[in-house]
Amino acid sequence: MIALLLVDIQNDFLPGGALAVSEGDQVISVANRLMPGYPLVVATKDWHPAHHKSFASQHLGKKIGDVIELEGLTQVLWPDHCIQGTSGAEFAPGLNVGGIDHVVTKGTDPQIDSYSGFFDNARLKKTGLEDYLHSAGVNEVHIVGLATDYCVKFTALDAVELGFKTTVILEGVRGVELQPGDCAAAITTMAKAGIRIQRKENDDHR
Ligand code: VGL
Ligand code: ZN
Repeated sequence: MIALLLVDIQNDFLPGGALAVSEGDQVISVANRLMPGYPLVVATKDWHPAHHKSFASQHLGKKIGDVIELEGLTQVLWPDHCIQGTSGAEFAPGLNVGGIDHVVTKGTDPQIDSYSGFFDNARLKKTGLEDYLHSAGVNEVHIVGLATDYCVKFTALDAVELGFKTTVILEGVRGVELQPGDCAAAITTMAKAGIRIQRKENDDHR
């Protein structure tokens, strides 16, 4: 069975949001059109406590975009975003939330970030997504959402490594692009890992 994965389609990643992704709002209509074509739709939410260590605000003398070492891992420092219970953490307006069967939260541990929908960045803790998909009988995932060069990339890389046949639908993803070329590099990395890169939402995939 194929599941559609909606990665972090949340207010803070839309234009005007705390961690705005350029054209991030463009993925909403793509997600809405795709949803009815799948037997299962699972959404992830970036869901941080207020003092999350991935926030530049938590590190004296550091600014947004700085890179630090956190628990032995390289960590980009972000603006405060997707704080649990705030409007920035809610699903994007217009997203067909009624079509979502299950929601997985990530980034809830204040000490460590979680770009992937499956594990934290140290791969120490599971979010529950893998177990949920396996118990639902899913062996293939198609991914849209935000952001191409962070959460989409790491979710897709984990999915394929966990044995799911994995497709990323480019029309339904947008990236942060901190450095020019980050999204293109992410797409190359995903393709090399065995992830199918599908350009348009209705290029035939079954
Ligand atoms: C994301 C940076 C920080 C994402 C989440 O959803 O891609 N990026 N937190
Ligand atoms: Zn985050």
